[in-house]
Amino acid sequence: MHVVEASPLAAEELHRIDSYWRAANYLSVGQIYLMGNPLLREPLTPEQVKPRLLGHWGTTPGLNLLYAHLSRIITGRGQELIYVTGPGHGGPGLVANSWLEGTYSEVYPRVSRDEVGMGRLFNQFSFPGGIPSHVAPQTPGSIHEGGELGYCLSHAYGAAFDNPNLIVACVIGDGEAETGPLATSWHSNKFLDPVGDGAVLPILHLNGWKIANPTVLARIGDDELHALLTGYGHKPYLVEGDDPATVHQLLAATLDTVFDEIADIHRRAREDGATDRPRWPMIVLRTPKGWTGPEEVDGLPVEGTWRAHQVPLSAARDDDAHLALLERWMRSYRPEELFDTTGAPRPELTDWLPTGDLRMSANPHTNGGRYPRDLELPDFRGYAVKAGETAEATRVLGGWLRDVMTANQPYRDFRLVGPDETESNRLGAVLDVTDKAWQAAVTPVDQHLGRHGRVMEILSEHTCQGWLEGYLLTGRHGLFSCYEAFVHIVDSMVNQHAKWLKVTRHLAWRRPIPSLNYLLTSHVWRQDHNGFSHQDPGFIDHVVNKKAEVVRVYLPPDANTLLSVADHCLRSRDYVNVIVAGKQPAPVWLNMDEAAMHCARGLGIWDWASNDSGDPDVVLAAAGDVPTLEILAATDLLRQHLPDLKVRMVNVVDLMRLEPDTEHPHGLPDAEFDAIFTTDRPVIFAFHGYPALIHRLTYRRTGHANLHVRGYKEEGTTTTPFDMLVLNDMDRYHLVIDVIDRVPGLARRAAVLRQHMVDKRAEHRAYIRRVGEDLPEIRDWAWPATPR
Ligand SMILES: Cc1ncc(C[n+]2csc(CCOP(=O)(O)OP(=O)(O)O)c2C)c(N)n1
Repeated sequence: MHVVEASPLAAEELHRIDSYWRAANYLSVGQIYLMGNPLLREPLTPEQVKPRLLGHWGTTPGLNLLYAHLSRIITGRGQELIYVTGPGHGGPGLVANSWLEGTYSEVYPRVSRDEVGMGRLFNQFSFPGGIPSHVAPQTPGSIHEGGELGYCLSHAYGAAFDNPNLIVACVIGDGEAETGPLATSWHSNKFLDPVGDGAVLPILHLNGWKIANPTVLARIGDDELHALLTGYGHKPYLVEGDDPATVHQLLAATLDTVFDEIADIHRRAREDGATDRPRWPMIVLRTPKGWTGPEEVDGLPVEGTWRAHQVPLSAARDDDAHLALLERWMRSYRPEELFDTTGAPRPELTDWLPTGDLRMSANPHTNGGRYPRDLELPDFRGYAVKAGETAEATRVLGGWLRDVMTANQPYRDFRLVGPDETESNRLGAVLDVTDKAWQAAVTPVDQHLGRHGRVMEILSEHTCQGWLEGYLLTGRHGLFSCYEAFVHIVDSMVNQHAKWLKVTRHLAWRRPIPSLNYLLTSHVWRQDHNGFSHQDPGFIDHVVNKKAEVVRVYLPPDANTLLSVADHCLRSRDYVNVIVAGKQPAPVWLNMDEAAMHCARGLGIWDWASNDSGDPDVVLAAAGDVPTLEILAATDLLRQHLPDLKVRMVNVVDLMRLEPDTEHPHGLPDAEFDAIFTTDRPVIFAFHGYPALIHRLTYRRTGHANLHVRGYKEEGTTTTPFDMLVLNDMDRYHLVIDVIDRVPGLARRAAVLRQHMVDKRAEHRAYIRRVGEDLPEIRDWAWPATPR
């Protein structure tokens, strides 16, 4: 690996940077341990130590070291830089640095930069009523909590896209580097455009250990590590040592070199028109885990081992030896040299730091973006399909998205991400106006690959999600289109993002950020060709676990409602919006005015499909495009065969309307729900997803006992589209049977019809096995009434 043997720091600068580092380390240890005597003005007593010692020391000195040196780079170059720390468990370090920079006290004036404030800073950390232990949303300058490891690098790239002047320094834990999401995200460098994007500086924090094990990357030897990182397209620089003065010089020299290299890559691409794929520099920082902490505790080595991961002196309150070691450890930073008599950091500690927006803890990119803006959205009504016609909903949406792309091109703050599926999901129209971002080799057969493309495709749902999150967290907009079944791969990432939003929306100083928008298509009901592995509508079950104020789920029944919903979602902030919509040719039920009105209502009675005159015998409800068609086909059968039966047809586009208004901001008040669904009539509900979700959302409603839900029950294979419905008992024939079985008196009166429906299912089965496609009456079925 490259090593920069130079000593660029003059004695005074070395002293300054080392003092700053010692101060950050002191403040970090203080946060983990102390609830009194913050400046150690008197000997430490057991009561001044917190009863529960919670936090992670091991990674913290490394994070603090980098913070100090990156600050030097910012000051020296006026460079705009933000700091993403994968090992976010080093939270006390980031809090300490933002306090030293003054940002913490600006955001939280109670925690002033004096002795009282320092006491509060220590007290509040990992303490009831205080702040979390990680680099949480509460931490100024953070866009990444790091609680769940694996996402730092994709977040960093997301932040760097379309921010040409920004460099994102990204610390990757060597343990974190073992995770799948992190491993795949190294490839992000093949998607970073040196002309229009900023840069990411990955820093592999090779401190050698995880919680209880060595890390793989620390034990494969330098040759193999070098080959690995080079193979990922980087130029790795090694900074190694355990003597602070030596490491300060090495790190300063290396950072000078890599920032020069990044500037040169940008200049070559921007001024010289270079088009070769740059080999971006990165740093491997090999320093001891828990550096500057206790070397040995209870006769066992701690510094430089896994034992330094969390709290090295676990019994500091109860054990005199531990207490003495803690005091010695804290005094080793020489606090009297670092803080003045009021407890404020001495001027020589801070007067060289970046100021204002250049402070990493105050950089506006980390708080909703430097240039936040609403999107320009062309009027979706102009893309309407006539009711009664057939349309591929996502293809119609693609036309609108193409124009969204064009309208926002000048602002460079809208991107579409997806795992190789933009065209498959029929959004290919966007490629008329932009390319798919690509910096690797291009061959003559390739299409739509380009260096400056705004469509981001990599076959890693994790990386897609991470890029988009980083992009949104820095104030820009986007949409993630994905096969419905495989979006589950990012279940855990959406959890973390939803948690982030849940917290930030209650932090007054955090600006709202554009919503995380999913378009899930190629969905369960039309994965008849790919088969069982591709059939899973459970992502919405997963998402509705999250805080109601954050999540929204939309199931537009046709192309026009999809346009309306998408427009709504791209305007929103601080939500996770999940839209599920089909890409196959399907009827358009509502004209655009009706569609917009229906979406505004969230759910409603389709009176043109109802004949109940205000007093239904049965309510037929649907949520989802395929269920809507099927429930209408069942309604048609009922009209033909049981013309006296009074049927009310209800369509649900905003799933959260089903919950009571006490549970979700979109929830329908009970009175309205009861008026629509009735309290005493059977409700046959055809649902896009797993039936239990509808029960979960409606269990408090008066008429819940009358609710009978059909949906996907994990039956499927490679078969015909209608057979998917039959296999899951959600076909029109079974829905008619459900009505007959549940409406009092129908069992006898409609016994022949019931028998006929059973026969139709058998006929269907026999037909598809013989012919290989659905019965003509199924394929050609259309709503019989006046075309809408
Ligand atoms: C996805 C995930 N799995 C497990 C954990 C639990 N965990 C917290 S820290 C840690 C070890 C991290 O090691 P490394 O990334 O090298 O960080 P450092 O040594 O710098 O603390 C583990 C396994 C986690 N936070 N996230």
